[in-house]
Amino acid sequence: MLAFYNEHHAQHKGRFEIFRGEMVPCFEKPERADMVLSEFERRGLGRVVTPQGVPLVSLERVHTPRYLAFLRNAWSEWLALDPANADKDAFPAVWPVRSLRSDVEPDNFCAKLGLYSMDSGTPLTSGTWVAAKTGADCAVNAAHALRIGERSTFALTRPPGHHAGADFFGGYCFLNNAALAAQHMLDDGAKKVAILDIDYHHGNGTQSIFYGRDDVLFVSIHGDPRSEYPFYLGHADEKGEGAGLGFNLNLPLPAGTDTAQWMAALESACLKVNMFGADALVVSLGVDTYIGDPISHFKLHSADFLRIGERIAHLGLPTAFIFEGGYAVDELGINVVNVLEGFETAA
Ligand code: SP5
Ligand code: ZN
Repeated sequence: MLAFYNEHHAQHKGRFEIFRGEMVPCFEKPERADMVLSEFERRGLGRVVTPQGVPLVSLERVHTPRYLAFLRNAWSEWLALDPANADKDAFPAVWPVRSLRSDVEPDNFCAKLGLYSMDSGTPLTSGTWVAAKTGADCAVNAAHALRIGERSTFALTRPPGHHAGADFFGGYCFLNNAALAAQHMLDDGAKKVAILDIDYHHGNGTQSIFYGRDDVLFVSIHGDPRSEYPFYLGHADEKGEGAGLGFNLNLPLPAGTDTAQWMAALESACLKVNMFGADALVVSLGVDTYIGDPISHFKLHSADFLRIGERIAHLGLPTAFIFEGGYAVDELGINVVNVLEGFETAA
């Protein structure tokens, strides 16, 4: 398995996130990628290479130019408000909810932050753009490598991507790496691409990007949004719209879901992917389904991740794994690389 990694991910290093009225240390931190990289190398699963930078037009296949311009310039606009902001992360504090307009971009930077975001748990920092861009490079390179004959690739990226929509960030995500990977393969000649999202949280950004389309199937297994982030999307009745009707499948599961229940959902997900007849598969690989995860409520054990990888391999598709969530840092390398090793062993 060929892995793409760029050390610039470490430039995105939030100080705190806001949780229930308190500033708490960020769960999404650079050590996460370090743990996965060292375990991947320790097990000798494959080469790790630095990706080629992709042009901004590749990002515009998924994200709006307006949003990309905002992200690129965000840190300098934040500093322009007050030079003392250099020591502070930027957080939104106001949002255009129902009845307010989101078609007019305000000049005020704090108002822009709200226009382009969905929560206050995602600090924007001095290195966010560089980390997100080089992460997206990893994802597009991982997709491209499948097109030129690799059986499996791994984008070892952070910040994660699946909560980011065409024009907003949130849930620790800024650029939707999985969507960029899928879109790249379509642009390169693939007819159909399936995305299987196994992160604990629903991939609202990915779903929304492809909701009206029949060339990308989105299937997600996640904590029921009635009680879990991202709360406002991810219900079972969301099946796609227009041409996309029937090409979106959500499998929400209750808090406390154990291995047997989760593997049964994976079976349903794989059945759907099989029937779609994709040319390639993108896996949004979050391992925050782990029993020891500090922010999630499923009960998967480290050994289960080997079986998950094996089951995905049986789909028999060229597969790009895109790293998403997972916050039990000490076990993170083992859990992620177990999926990859399970896949390689069965493939
Ligand atoms: C990619 C990804 O996994 N994003 C997850 C975003 C979750 N955001 C909400 C986090 C809520 C943190 N709860 C802290 C509980 C501490 N006991
Ligand atoms: Zn997650």
